[in-house]
Amino acid sequence: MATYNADMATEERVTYCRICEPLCGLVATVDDGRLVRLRPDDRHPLSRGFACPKGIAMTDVQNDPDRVLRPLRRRTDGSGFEPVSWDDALDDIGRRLRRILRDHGGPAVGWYFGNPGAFSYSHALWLQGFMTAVGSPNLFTAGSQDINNRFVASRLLYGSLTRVPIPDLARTEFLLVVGANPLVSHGSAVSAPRIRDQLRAITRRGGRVVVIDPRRSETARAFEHVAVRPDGDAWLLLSLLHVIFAEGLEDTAAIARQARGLDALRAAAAAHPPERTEDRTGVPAEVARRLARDLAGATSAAVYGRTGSCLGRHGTLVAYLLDALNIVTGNLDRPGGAVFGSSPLGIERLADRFGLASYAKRRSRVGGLPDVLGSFPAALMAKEITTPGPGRVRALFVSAGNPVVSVPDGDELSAALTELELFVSIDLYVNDTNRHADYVLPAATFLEREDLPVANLGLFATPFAQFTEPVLRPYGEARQEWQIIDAIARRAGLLPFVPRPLSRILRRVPSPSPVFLLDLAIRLGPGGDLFGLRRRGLSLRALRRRPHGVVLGEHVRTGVLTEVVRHRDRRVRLDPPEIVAELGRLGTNEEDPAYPLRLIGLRELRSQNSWMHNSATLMRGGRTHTARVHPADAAEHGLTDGRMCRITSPYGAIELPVTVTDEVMPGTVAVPHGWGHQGGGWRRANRAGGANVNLLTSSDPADLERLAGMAHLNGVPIRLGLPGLRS
Ligand SMILES: Nc1nc2c(c(=O)[nH]1)N[C@H]1C(S)=C(S)[C@@H](COP(=O)(O)OP(=O)(O)OC[C@H]3O[C@@H](n4cnc5c(=O)[nH]c(N)nc54)[C@H](O)[C@@H]3O)O[C@H]1N2
Ligand SMILES: Nc1nc2c(c(=O)[nH]1)N[C@H]1C(S)=C(S)[C@@H](COP(=O)(O)OP(=O)(O)OC[C@H]3O[C@@H](n4cnc5c(=O)[nH]c(N)nc54)[C@H](O)[C@@H]3O)O[C@H]1N2
Ligand code: SF4
Ligand SMILES: [Mo]
Repeated sequence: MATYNADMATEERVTYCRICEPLCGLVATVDDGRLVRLRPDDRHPLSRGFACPKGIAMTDVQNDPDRVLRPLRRRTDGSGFEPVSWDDALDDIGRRLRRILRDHGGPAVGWYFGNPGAFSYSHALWLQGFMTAVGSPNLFTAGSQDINNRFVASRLLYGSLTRVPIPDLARTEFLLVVGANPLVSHGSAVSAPRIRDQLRAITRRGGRVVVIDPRRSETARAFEHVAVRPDGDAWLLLSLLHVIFAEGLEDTAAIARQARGLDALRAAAAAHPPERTEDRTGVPAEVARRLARDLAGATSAAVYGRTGSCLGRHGTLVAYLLDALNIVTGNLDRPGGAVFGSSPLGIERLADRFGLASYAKRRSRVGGLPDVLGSFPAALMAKEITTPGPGRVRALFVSAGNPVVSVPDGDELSAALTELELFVSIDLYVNDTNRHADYVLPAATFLEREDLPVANLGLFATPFAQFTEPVLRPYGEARQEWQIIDAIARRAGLLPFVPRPLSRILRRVPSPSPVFLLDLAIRLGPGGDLFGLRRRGLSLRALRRRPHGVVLGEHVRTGVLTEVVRHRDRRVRLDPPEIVAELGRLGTNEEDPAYPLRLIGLRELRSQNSWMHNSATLMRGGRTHTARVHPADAAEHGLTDGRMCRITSPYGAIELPVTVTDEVMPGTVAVPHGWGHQGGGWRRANRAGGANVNLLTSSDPADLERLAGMAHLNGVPIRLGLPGLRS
């Protein structure tokens, strides 16, 4: 609700941040249609006056002189972009799209949907509508560099792709964090504002937080740290299970009640005593044994993993093992354990019904990898563009994404993008990817659109919902993605959500507005008011009356496993054949002695993947992109703090300065992704320097994780050397 200052032109408007997953409450000061500042919302029931530097610095992005505010068209002589009218841009895109569809069919059209898109329900919805209308399977998302393995593990364990267990932070006595750094990332695959306070509360009430990470991360430093070798998690988790079974610490009653197929897990664990996995994990057997006993003995415990557990060679297996630990210790679906949130919209049910939660329904043309949630691995995009034959991608749309720096082998992708017949991007900036585009269409920021965090509703550690109106009218000629997608579709003779053959008949039917559909979904959902039939149920109107958001329950409901599990017997499956096969493949990768070190990622408090490096506030203090190298490794390679080094993998090489620090374990080098900008329109970002770490990672289909097509971004084999030397 707007509160008016003495100066009537200046207004404060309540909203929430959509940069990362806690979705902290913000208050925007708006003067005459311009954003003056953002501050944390004291009255948000969960974030209660907290916002991180990125959220506040969104002001810089909103008001950035480098922001794209008019449609841009590539000049015919290739010398950059020129502004065009919306009508000219849409007409030309529509015409070219129509021709490509006519000559080559739907699969010739691809789409890459980047991370910020997941924070806009209307963008995500209209994208689905567009792909349905086009009839193309060639959807790519940031998910294959992020979390698709987690979904696949849920599909195999529970029969439901979209149900992801979250740690019951408010009640747990033991939180085991595997490959996540919530003190910097602010929590992912769990929406928990003020997560630092939530973790502190665990130790304050006598509980423990143990962090398994190759780097003594900010979270590891604040709590207990167990250093693991990059990509050693599968072996470590198997060893924890080994100890639990060998010492009879498992919760037999819970297992019998909830699961079947235990024998396969038992057999796999039996083969991995901690003494035998020490080499792989770097974790002394005694430490693993103690950890297993403590975990099993805790009054309640939650095992939680995030990107560090997803981006190795065995992501799906690791996600399975994380849940297996929860199950075997009796901690799944119970207070203080790993619990299943649910969306008041019943998104899981809707996704099932509309076939959006598909897995392995299709195989990619290149590499034959399975689809996850209807999308193929983004690492394959370049080859899908360059490989001749039916189904070749000739038109590509990229919305809210920068895959040249976020997916493996950016150079290969950059080159492939120039072969497209049509390349259109919808973004706030000219970035490292869309600088190759035919058109860059200006997107509205999250402050310029209404929203409900549809994708995160089932992940709130405290059930919560918040609807926000736009707090600003779009600057310049920016438009919301759904409007742009709708317009492109119509100019190409398509109707969003309607398969092509039908679109000709229904063409004159106007699209419903997303907010109308949202209200329907809310009211008809399991938490909805059913148009008055359910008293105190949700509706858009009810949410609008509570602009700071609504807490929907003190805790996530437990005892819901039989609703979550879709297998016919309602039991968790511990022996899916896909997982058993993965267990058999463990350790079969050949090690190349030419690349003795391992590369891992790193997130920084004042970066957001690749896209906030143009903010003056966030870049203050002359930030630079560096490789974190252990003193022993630095000494061995003649590297000192601040000196340039060359990192070489089997796939590429980059050069950047070294930070010598014992926060990484010996043999491990940590480099943040999202740097090394060049050629885009974000001038400060271009000047920030650094290198694209994903030049070191592989887009070869054989290198992608088999079950979910995950890119291998953590634990990449590398060697160190001095710059300029082809060492
Ligand atoms: N400030 C900031 N916040 C962000 C983002 C950002 O860029 N900046 N990005 C957002 C996004 S898109 C996401 S997906 C989330 C991610 O959220 P998190 O996963 O919590 O974020 P990271 O900081 O990448 O934490 C991953 C941790 O895994 C460790 N790790 C690397 N390899 C391994 C391994 O093999 N095994 C184990 N056990 N650990 C390993 C890393 O050292 C790192 O500490 O963060 C979100 N929040
Ligand atoms: N090596 C390595 N690589 C990684 C990771 C890693 O840990 N290590 N992490 C991976 C992960 S988890 C992720 S999520 C990906 C992210 O990968 P991407 O999603 O491909 O890239 P981002 O850097 O998030 O860039 C997002 C783009 O969206 C634009 N944008 C921001 N807000 C909006 C909006 O509201 N609308 C529109 N239309 N555009 C907007 C920004 O300007 C920017 O150009 O990176 C992945 N890549
Ligand atoms: S933690 Fe994430 S959601 Fe909260 S203010 Fe920062 S960027 Fe925004
Ligand atoms: Mo992500």
